[in-house]
Amino acid sequence: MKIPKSHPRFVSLNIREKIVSGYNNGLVAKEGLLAHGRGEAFDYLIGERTMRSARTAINAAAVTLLTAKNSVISVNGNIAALCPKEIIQLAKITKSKIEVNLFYHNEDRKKKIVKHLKNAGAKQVLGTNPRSNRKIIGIDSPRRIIDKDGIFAADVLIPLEDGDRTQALKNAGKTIITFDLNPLSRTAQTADITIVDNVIRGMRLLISACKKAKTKKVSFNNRKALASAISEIKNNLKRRATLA
Ligand code: PTJ
Repeated sequence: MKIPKSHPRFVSLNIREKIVSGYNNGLVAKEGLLAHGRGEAFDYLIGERTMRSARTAINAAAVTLLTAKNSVISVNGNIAALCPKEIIQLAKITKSKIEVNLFYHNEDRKKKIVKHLKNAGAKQVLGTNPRSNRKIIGIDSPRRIIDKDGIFAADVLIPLEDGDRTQALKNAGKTIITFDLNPLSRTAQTADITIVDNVIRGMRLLISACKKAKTKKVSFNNRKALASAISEIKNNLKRRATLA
């Protein structure tokens, strides 16, 4: 559906259309539509803008990615549909690999995502060679299958995630940077750096932060950053409550 520019919810509805066309093109799982709806609700609560706490997390993520030895961007159906160009730009700037790794396992969808990323300019996309398969210990879903040259060997990972895998990947010694609009999710709470922002806005900001970042270690406390994110949401709601 073409959304008229004059519509007061033009930006949000356009993002929704990207997910719906991703579903129609076989990139997004049915469940991905629900996950997106959950994200929309949280985006509403944060005021559909990048919060100060997210900017701090983005700067820490940029330094962490630029100082990583072997960083990997783990791509699912939703992020492939929402920001293929940004995935490729981020991979280029940070010399990261790209791997497709799905929660709702489906070989056909995986192939479509790889093709979609290659059409958008990706040179190499890992995750489809059965001879490179390795397993993450401590996880039972098909998502445990990872590429030996990608997630298996990575020191820093940047996915739109599920909670179980974040803990298992942390147990395997990896640093996890994640985007999650829900600061209360298990992924958000378990990751090392959680960017509480819509990937659509956050990926662009992360790319420009990587262009500017000095490769100097930063101190970042995810618990504190999440507490600030929750405070910012609370203050936003309080402001709305007094204006209502
Ligand atoms: O393509 P697959 O098979 O790998 O499946 C992908 C989904 C997203 C369906 C799968 O990983 C899943 O079920 O995820 P969850 O457990 O629903 O978690 C998705 C999280 O992403 C939720 O906490 C949402 O709030 C958050 N989220 C949704 N849309 C966005 C988002 N965070 C940032 N930006 C968004 N646009």
